[in-house]
Amino acid sequence: MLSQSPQDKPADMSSSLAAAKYCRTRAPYKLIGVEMSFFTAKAKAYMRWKQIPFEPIVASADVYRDVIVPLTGVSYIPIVLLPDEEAKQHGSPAIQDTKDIIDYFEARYPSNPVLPPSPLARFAAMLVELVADEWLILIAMQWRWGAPHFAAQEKWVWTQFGSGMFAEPGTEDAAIDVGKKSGKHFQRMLPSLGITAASGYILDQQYHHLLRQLSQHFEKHAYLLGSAPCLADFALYGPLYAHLARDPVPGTVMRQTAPLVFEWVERMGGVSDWSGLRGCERAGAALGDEPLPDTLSLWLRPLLQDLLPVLLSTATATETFLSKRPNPAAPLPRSIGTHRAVLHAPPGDIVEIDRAVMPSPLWMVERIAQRVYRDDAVGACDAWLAEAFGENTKDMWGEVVRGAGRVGLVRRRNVLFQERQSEHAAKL
Ligand SMILES: N[C@@H](CCC(=O)N[C@@H](CS)C(=O)NCC(=O)O)C(=O)O
Repeated sequence: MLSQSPQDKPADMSSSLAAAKYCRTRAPYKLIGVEMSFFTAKAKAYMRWKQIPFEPIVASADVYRDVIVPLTGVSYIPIVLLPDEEAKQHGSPAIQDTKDIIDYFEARYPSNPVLPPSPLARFAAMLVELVADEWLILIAMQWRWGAPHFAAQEKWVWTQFGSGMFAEPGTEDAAIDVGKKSGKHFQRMLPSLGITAASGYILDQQYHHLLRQLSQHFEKHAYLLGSAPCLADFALYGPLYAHLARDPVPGTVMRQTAPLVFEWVERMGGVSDWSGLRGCERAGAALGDEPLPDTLSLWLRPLLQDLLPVLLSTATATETFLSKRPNPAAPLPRSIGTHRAVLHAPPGDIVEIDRAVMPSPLWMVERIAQRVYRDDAVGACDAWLAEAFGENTKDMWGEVVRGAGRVGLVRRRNVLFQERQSEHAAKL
């Protein structure tokens, strides 16, 4: 990392003047987010590992108003602000979405890539990213906001939200007041995610199971795909650090029942330089051509078992929605109606939920299909899916890819559009 002395003058940010007043150092990149946000954690761990010099800027209410919304058109964190020259080349001073952020830096700093060399391992890493980004949100949100956990950690949650909103230090009471106002937006998401008392119980069991299976994995491997971190680790680190290790209730469970998982969280965040059964890789070490660990499927299988039917039904619902809407050139809304899904927990518990249909994971599936699940690699990926997860999972993945392909989503200016049918048909 370059040094980031606070007395340095703000970097020239004329392309994003509104942002300049929030910058304190000359670090070329600014990462705007908050500590308790899981996508911020993913981007931060990635940038730290790649040794990309950045200044963290808290996403306070002022920063949302002056920087995030005007520069991205949406209110998501994290965002990365680029230095002027790069902003010109990129066509925008800000990047939102952790996948776009990682794509940007991987292209600019290609040494020590975070995607493994073999197409099969790249597919596995992107599959883990899909599960982490789009499905672990359920376990993460249940263990922050759901019953009975929220009642036991309410003060922590509101204070965290409040502290994240203050640009300057304030009192604890003031933080709680502000936190309640901003945090309610997230608390209200529970019904649209299908989190209720009944499904909360299943999600609780899923967390315990995930910790048990990950512990078995970390007994044998330092990172998710082997001896060094890759995209899969950064993606899983998001929910595991920002929600599940940091929040008091799930964090205590993690430390008490799954110390090896906690050690991995510390390794990934760079806060533990020497502890841990597995030790630490030096920053920037990249995965070699290693076989996929057997233990990967242990923890991934139950998550895929629930997620793949949801993706299939999302593809069908999105296709129907798109075929009926009057203006095909309009961006897609964040959610389009509701659908039914099933959650499982060992040793055989099951619950049905109603949840919002959110098309965004179809864009992720499409990226996987365009980048790695294609051409000659399909055979090896299918063979791995069948062996590690069963024929049914392999077949369902194929259906999901075809469904997402029919929908054909692209992301422009931080929103999703349906790709023009003619361009899309030419690709299929
Ligand atoms: N897919 C995005 C998601 C970013 C995201 O959902 N961030 C959360 C905080 S962890 C957020 O800002 N949510 C606001 C909302 O959902 O309205 C990414 O990878 O960056």
